Amino acid sequence: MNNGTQPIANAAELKTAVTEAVHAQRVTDIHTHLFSPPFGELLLWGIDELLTYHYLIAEVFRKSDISYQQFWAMTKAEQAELIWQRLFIENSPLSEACRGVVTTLNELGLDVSARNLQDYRDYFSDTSVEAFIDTVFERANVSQVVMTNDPFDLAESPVWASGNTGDSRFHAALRLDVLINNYPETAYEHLRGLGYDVDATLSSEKAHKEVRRFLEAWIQRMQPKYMAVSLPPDFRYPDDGILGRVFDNCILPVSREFNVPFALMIGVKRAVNPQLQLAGDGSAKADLSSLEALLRGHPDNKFLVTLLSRENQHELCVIGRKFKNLMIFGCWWFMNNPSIIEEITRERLELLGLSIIPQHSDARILDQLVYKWKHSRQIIADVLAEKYQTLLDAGWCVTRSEIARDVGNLFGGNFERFLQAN
Ligand code: HDL
Ligand code: ZN
Repeated sequence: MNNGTQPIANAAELKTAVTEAVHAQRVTDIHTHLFSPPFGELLLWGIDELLTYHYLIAEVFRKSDISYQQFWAMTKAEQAELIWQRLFIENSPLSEACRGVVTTLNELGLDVSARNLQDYRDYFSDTSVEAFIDTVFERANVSQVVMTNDPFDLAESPVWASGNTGDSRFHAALRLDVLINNYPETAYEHLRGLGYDVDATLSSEKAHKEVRRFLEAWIQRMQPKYMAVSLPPDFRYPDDGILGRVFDNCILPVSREFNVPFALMIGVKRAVNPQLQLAGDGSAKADLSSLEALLRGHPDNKFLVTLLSRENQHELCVIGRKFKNLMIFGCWWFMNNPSIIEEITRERLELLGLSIIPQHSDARILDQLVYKWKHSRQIIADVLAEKYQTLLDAGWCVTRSEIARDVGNLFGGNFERFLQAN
């Protein structure tokens, strides 16, 4: 019996060793839309939330003749019943988002062969959210998650003001989409209303200083793992507009001073179909020369980056080879499908070795941690096993403990070290 320090003898033992290591590894999930219990209704969980996940809302319109207006007039329970009927009963739930619901219910020990929506509702009505958090974190083998926290969201502010964000497994990320993408429309008045002496075009040094004060206040309050923003495919840097000024004079100096990395999520086209609401966003290839300029111009800043277009992924790996201040992470949103996770993970390992964060869940509903991590672990384990096998084929020896070390780095260690690095 191999105690972990002897070289792995053959392909079968290797496959088992990698699969066991990946499934045994507790994960730090670095990007989610989950919330700890004190945020109340912002924490989504249960079968009706699972079924009305915006990915499934987009899919149900393709399989029913309901109008947008009719759908949005329905209650959440009615929406869930329509989605269940159309996408699970009248059609096999083959899409990744549908399959995820099946995996989740099955992993929670429910009888998916019965296809009885009321049974599933009864299960969730019989459990408390605190107990369910423990159940989900245990089934998904997740140790901690990073939330997405919007300092401009009036639903979140009272919880942050209370100083009690509850469960220590939930960490903050300071999300700055409103500040960066909606400064004139939203952030300007919001900041003025809070007593920050900012101007409408963020042009004065005084305004820059005030925005830094705003960021510093939220960093003190949230203790965020990173600051983050999602950006459109036409994101340009350098930029002589508001984005350039808030990057250069506000976010990047504060990011360095407080050692809080800046996460860029690039390639989202918001409201391609506004009638789908949250489900209406799209994706497009970005010009990554802007990312290169940002990384080159700020070597002392740390950036986490994930991209939404499949066409950008190989180029991102090449950029990762050029800039050590870039940590590539996850298979974001429309990338989070088995065929693409496999492709992206393979090219990342080939170009970047083990210096990546291969996945995050982007979970919006607590239960989703179960399927998003089960599905991703399997794919990542298969690709890893293939890569270790090429080493064995070349005469290299690898041990179970080395595999566990590497997997630990991929699923949390790299993130923690990147955060600590100065
Ligand atoms: O901007 C983001 O963080 C995206 O992940 C959006 O929230 C998107 O709606 C989503 O949930 N993707 O999985
Ligand atoms: Zn997200």
